Parts: sequence; structure tokens; C-alpha cells
Amino acid sequence: MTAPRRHESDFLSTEEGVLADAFLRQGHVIVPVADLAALRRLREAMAGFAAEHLGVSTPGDAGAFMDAIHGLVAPERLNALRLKVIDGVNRLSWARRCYFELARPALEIIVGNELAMQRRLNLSIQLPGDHSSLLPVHADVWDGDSPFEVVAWLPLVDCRRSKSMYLLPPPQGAAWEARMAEFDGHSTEDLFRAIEPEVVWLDVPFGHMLLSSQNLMHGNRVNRENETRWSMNCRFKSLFSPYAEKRLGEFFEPISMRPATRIGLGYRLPGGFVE
Ligand SMILES: O=C(O)CCC(=O)C(=O)O
Ligand SMILES: [Fe+2]
Repeated sequence: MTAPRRHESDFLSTEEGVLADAFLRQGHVIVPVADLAALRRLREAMAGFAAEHLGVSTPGDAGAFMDAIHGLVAPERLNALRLKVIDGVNRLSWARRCYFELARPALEIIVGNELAMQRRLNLSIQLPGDHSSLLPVHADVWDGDSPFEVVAWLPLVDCRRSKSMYLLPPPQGAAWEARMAEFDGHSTEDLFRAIEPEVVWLDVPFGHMLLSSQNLMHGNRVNRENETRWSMNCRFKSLFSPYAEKRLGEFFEPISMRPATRIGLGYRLPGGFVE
């Protein structure tokens, strides 16, 4: 299988074409967020929820507080903290809109300008050395996601090496997928060991976002850095591209329907008139 390429008649601007080609070639792009001040407000709100849950005062430096949270929470209490912060952020009336706006310029080039967005923002927290909240190698599309979805992954702290996530780029992915039958009856750990030399660890500094295809194998490992990882993720797709198990109205919601579409969806041919 050869990787998809842009067609000569794609009328993208030069700048759009650069991003589109990078996404096709690498299966991902890492771009600066569109509004750093808005990202800081989002992070501060989340640090505030965490501080409240832990019974400590609101931190002056939200990033430093998050990086060092392993000093305040034991692994067995981590999920309760995570759920509290997710619940808090999803109750904020402005958080989803903010998240979209951070990624909007890149999403509009890579996915489209008429989009559906996941209804809930997700949060992942990985304490150094903690084995309890890992995601073994997978491609979301193997498990009910549409191949048309893109994940927007937003680090709240600098994420690099094992504090981040890995992804198997498209050419290597295609080669390993052609050999999947060899792994029948084996564990996902065996699959990871096989692909490990070819995976790319994604270094995503705070202030940047990762957009990636969920059709590629990816996952994370034990965080071996001495700081805690905090990252959010949320899926976007073109509103009228095919859905899989994650349905429109349940998992996804339209966020940028255009007027011509509204008119089209509401239109009924007048009946009863025959010349
Ligand atoms: O954050 C991670 O390490 C993995 C996230 C992931 O698998 C996803 O968002 O689909
Ligand atoms: Fe995933």
C-alpha cells in the first residue's frame, strides 16, 4: 500500500500544502497553538480544579505545579484526581470552544471547515514510574473509531521522550500491518517490541498541539522522566465524512456547520404542483 498523496488539482495555498503534505507523510503534525494566552487560561483553570481536589492553595505557576504533582498524589489516588479535573473542565462553558480555537487553523487545513467535535475533552496524567495508566500499542480505528477522525492532543506541560507518546509513521505502519497475522495469539507487548525500533517519540512542548491520524499505531510507556505528564485529547472529523461506532449526536457534535448546509438540510421540495 502506498501512502495517500495530494492530487495535483487540490487548490490549497502554498502554506496549506506544506502542512497537508507533512500530515500525509508523517501521519501527524506538531503546530503552535493559535492563542497562547487562551491555553494558559485553560491550564490555570485545570490546575485550580486539581488544587481544590488536593486541598492545596491555587498554584502561582500552573505548569510547575502540574509537572510536580507526583509529590502530592499517590498512584492509587490519581484516577480520582483525573476524573475531578475532567469533570471540572467539561463543565466550563468556554473550554471546548477554547480547545477548538487553539487547533482551528491547522484543523481547517487538515480536516475541513465544517467539523464535528468530540463532546467531552479527555485528560491523561502520567506520574513518573507509574504503570497503572498506560495505553498499550493500538490504532483507535481498530476499535470503533472512523478512519476520518483526527486527534488533537494538547500537552499542558512540556512532553518529550517517555513523558510523551509514540507513533508508528505511515510507511512503517503499512509494512507492519501487512505482517499482522504473524502476531495472532501474541500479546500487544510482543507487537510493541517488534515495532519499537521504528516508532517516533513525539516531542510536543507546551504551547504546541499534535494533530495525528488514529489509523496509525500509537501508545505510551512508563514515564521515565522526572516530571508528570498532563495532556488532553479530543477528536475532530469532517461533519459529513463517514462515522463508525462513535456517532454524531452521541460522541460527536457539529461545531461549524455552514449556512449553505443548514439551508440544504432544511430544504423540502414543494409538492403538489404539476404543470
Ligand atoms: O496520550 C496518549 O499517550 C495516547 C492517546 C491516545 O491513544 C489517543 O488519544 O488516541
Ligand atoms: Fe489512541
